[in-house]
Amino acid sequence: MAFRIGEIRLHQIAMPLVRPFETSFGRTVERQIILVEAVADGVSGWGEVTAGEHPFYNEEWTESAWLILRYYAGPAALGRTLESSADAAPMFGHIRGHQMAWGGLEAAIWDLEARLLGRPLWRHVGGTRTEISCGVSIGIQESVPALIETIERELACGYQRIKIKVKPGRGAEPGWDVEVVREVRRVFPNIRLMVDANSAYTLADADRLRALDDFYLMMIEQPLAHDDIIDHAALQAKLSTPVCLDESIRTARHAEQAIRLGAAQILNIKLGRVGGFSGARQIHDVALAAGIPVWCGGMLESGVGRAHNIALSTLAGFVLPGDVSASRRYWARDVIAPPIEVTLRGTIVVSEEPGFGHALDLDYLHAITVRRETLR
Ligand code: OSB
Ligand code: MG
Repeated sequence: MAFRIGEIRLHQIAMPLVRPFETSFGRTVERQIILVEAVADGVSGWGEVTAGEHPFYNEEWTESAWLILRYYAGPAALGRTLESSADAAPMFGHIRGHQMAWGGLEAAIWDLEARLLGRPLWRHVGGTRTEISCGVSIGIQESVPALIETIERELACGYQRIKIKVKPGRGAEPGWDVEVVREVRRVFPNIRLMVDANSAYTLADADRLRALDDFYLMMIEQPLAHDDIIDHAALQAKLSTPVCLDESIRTARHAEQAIRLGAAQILNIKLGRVGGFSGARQIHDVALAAGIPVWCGGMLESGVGRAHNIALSTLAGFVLPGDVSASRRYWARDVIAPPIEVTLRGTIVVSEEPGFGHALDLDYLHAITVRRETLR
């Protein structure tokens, strides 16, 4: 069914986290999120830009994403008639990088088409699962007892796997890795456990990373540089723990090359990082064909991005629990209604409603909007 993108609205919202989230690259207290609204025939589809507040996870940030949408991605899509959402990503093919910026618009267009068809987004993107498995990502904490307590709380909520952020020591500053994981494993010998380094190590740290092999982790996520594949292959050859790539995989070509080189045994797929649903599905297909399991990563999304992640997680190759968790872990109040809820068996049951399956809480959205622009 053909549809014409008549208007694009950009909404930047400020959302305080219920608690700070710390990774090896920094600490987040409040999110500055751009929501993208794509309009056709009076129907709105919504997407979320997953760029952080600073160019520290990758090179994108809220400000750069706003400019890319305002000056490049928005104008490339406005007034265009699409035969299907699969035609959306190619409209942005001339933009080098900035996948999170245009990926927010790409995802909005998939939601828009699903709503025009009256179909749930998860079915529209080709999903088959009606219930997805959930894990949690736990940031660097003030102390090991605080971490243990947090893990206990998350397990009591039913979450199926625990991911802890790690970082190496730097000079006088202590690290948060091997000793912490040893203690967590001692207290929780049987849980599904993994770590995420967000590119904080180098190949020179291989011995330190090999020490993690003692703790039968499910995987170690993105230990080395954000743009590296080759060193990860060298590292994987030295580890029994599977390496999972996050930052390094932006395209299906990256996925193919990483798999071919043995740089990863598992892939994390994030909608924004790969430019939306078309890119995510391509990477998923490459991994599935190669027998590489994938899971859906998170970027501290509001309900809009969270709901999109649920839709993505229903694809057949998403066989491991993702970083897709309940709204309440991050927000006192979410921008969608109802918020995302997780069952006591650590799953999310998909919505059968059209599009991403939840209503926008427009009153709240307006109350927290700090910048708005309509492109026509
Ligand atoms: O690397 O997975 C990551 C949050 C911000 C930036 C990068 C990452 C993360 C997370 C959070 O781990 C996952 C979530 O949204 O729950
Ligand atoms: Mg990660």
